[in-house]
Amino acid sequence: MESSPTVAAISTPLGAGAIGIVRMTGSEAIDICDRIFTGRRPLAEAASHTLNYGVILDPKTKEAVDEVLVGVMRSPASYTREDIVEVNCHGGPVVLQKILSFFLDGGARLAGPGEFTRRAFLNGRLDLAQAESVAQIIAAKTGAGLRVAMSQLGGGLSETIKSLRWSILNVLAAVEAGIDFSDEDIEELDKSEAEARLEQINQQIGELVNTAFAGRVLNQGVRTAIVGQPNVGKSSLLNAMLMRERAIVTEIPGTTRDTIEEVINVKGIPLLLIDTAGLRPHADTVEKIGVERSLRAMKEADLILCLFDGSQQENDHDRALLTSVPAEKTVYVINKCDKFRGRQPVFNLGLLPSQPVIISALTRQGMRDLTEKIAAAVLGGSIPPLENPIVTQERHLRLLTEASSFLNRAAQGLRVGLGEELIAEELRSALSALDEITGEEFIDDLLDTIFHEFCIGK
Ligand SMILES: Nc1nc2c(ncn2[C@@H]2O[C@H](COP(=O)(O)OP(=O)(O)OP(=O)(O)O)[C@@H](O)[C@H]2O)c(=O)[nH]1
Ligand SMILES: [Mg+2]
Repeated sequence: MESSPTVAAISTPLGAGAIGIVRMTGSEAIDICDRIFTGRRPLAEAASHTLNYGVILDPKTKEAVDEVLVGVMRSPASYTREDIVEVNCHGGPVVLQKILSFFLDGGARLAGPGEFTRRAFLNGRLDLAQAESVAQIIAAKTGAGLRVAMSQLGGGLSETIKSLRWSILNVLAAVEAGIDFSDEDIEELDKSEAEARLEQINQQIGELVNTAFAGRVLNQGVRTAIVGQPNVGKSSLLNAMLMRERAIVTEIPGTTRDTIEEVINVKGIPLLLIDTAGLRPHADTVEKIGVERSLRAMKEADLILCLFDGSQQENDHDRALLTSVPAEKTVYVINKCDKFRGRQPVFNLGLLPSQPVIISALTRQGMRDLTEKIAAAVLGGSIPPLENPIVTQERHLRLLTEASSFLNRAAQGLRVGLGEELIAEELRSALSALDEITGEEFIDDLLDTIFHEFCIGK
């Protein structure tokens, strides 16, 4: 194991809290902490995985700074596989900053984002896919998202990648045997069998790729834009779905100027709800920018809730809106049904490409129908079985797709009788794409990009 400098960071969020943690990893961690810690015995004598009560003293003034519990985890049975100390102190920003600065004065360096997890990866405790899941656990927005991340941390995806890798290696070995012994009298590579095996592997990769949409949904939420003309009740709908008065609602058209984003949980599926400015052509400068943002939100959305005021006669703007909204990702919603209770809406439903949901954002009537319809529109209403690996990272999706196209080319090569060297090359490229997922193969830039997303102290 290569020895890296000892690094330290505050691992708990900034701000006041009951408890805060300053964490340090590296071969000098225990020594550095011992210089400012006074307890029943020095940490150097503490057994691994113990909590040690004591006080932190300012090394210059010898003044007590805080009463603490220090966790000691010794190499190699720690998160980073290095010696780790975790000072559990009171969660005030001044205390935390002081203890961190004592560590830095004592010779530690400030940890970069995700540096603890990066070390866990470099020291072989986690592979790269597992390390990425750590950030995902922290960012999980629903129970389902958390379970997927936990399964990835447990090695679910990595196992699948390893087994795919193994299958490709077998085909590669057969192909390479043909190259090495081409002059000798050995059995020829059974090309149709190799081709069939490649197709089978590709099918498994395809199944993984197909989970990516669900993965992104569980990981980041479904981008759901509420669009419609001014005053139809978009902000009221956002508030009704959030069950709190988040957005300003008034009877004045053009109330919402900027997009507002909030996360809600619909049957375990996280939705990133986006309230937008009402779409109308004759807007003032501020509103015009708002309208541009609305159009962008609509374009980038996975799902659109297109809202109409059911108590009003449709007009040309409604017709124009209907032509600009992509029907395949839209749920149509007729609002203000309290105004025509028991009667047909004034708005002509025949204009809509699909059956709308009729609601009142004011009285919350029909809200349950709406959530049912949203859940059905996303993932067909059910979350895929979470026991199976699910692709949640854009990076993994890209590499799987790359691997798949190399395998296709190898299979095609077999079909048309391409030289074995060339086929072996395609197979090696497929392997290296898969290796990049688990980090068998990596360059520092890749690690920088991945761990940059992490918080400091993780
Ligand atoms: N009766 C009734 N009034 C509603 C309903 N939903 C919204 N409203 C009213 O309609 C007006 C406009 O509501 P908003 O939610 O601000 O409408 P909006 O679509 O966000 O409007 P802009 O932000 O201007 O585009 C307010 O006076 C709301 O109280 C409803 O279901 N029933
Ligand atoms: Mg609004």
